[in-house]
Amino acid sequence: MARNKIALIGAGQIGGTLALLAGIKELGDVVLFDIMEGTPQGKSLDLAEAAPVEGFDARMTGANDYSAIKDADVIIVTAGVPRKPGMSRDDLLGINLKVMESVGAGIKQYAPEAFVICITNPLDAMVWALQKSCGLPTNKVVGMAGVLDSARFRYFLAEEFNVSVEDVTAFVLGGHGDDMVPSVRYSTVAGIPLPDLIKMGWTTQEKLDAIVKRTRGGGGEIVNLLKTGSAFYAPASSAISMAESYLRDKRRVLPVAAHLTGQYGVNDMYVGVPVVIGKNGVEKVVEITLDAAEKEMFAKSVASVKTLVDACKTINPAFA
Ligand code: A3D
Repeated sequence: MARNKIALIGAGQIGGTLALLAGIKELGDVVLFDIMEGTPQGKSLDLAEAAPVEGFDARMTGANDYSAIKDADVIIVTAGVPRKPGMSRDDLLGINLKVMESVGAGIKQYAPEAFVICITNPLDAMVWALQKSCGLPTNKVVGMAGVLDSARFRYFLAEEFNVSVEDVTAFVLGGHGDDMVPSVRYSTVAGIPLPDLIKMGWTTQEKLDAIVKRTRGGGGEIVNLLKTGSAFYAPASSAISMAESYLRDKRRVLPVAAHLTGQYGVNDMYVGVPVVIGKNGVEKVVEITLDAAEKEMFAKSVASVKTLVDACKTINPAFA
């Protein structure tokens, strides 16, 4: 059986971690692409030299030419610039929009059958622009944010309850900004919804409120600690779980930035919602019922995404 091919556009902090995880999990051969000469070549050689130690068989190659991504099965895009302290994700829009245009053109030319996962910020607007510029079907182009945001929520909850992270499920909806919507009602410990855990006296509303707040600011917390860039281990793990669900047709139900055509009252925008990812990409958008407060928070989050999408249309009228 031929090995899958995974192309990573952007060989920076997340790109390198993605390559290592893809290798360790033997998801396929990996091509690292970057505009920086030497960076993808150096990282891929370093990773290839880890393979005998870790015991994985995956060819690692680095490239500065888009022809190297030809016929990739999965493409994960991290090209662009990350945040520095004091910057919001939205501050990255102008620079990263141009990057999405060139990345989209490369994908269109060399890998039109791929499943594409965008990580570049501001996420919901960049995945929208990437889909427009590459022209691939909307079910084959998604954004990674919800898996990461819910992983942060799960970790904080597991710490609070002093239980295994494996037994905590968490749901985060909306755009990948500080007004994302971590859903307390749909998050559980071993199937027990969080509101029931308050009733059982295992936690308090105040503690949960603080965890929700910390989840919303989870990216900024790391930016402030690192000072030179943003999170990369957990974002890479999150995108790899999405790629794995596609390549192995696992049909996992994951929160991703998906293209909506009326679901949740949203049209032609990418927003974080639960979807089923299988061999055809996004196979189903799961539409859960939101209560009044959640609806209000979701609408606010969608409005923030819309502002950014409108800004993209102003900068590049071809997208309008
Ligand atoms: P970094 O380590 O700077 O890597 C980015 C790489 O992109 C660099 O190696 C650049 O040389 C390369 N690059 C720049 N322009 C181009 C181009 N036109 N074509 C190809 N490569 C290019 O950043 P990082 O890996 O830490 O982060 C990458 C992106 O992910 C940033 O936009 C972050 O804001 C974003 N990010 C998103 C999340 C989400 O949850 C959505 C989390 C963390 C980071």
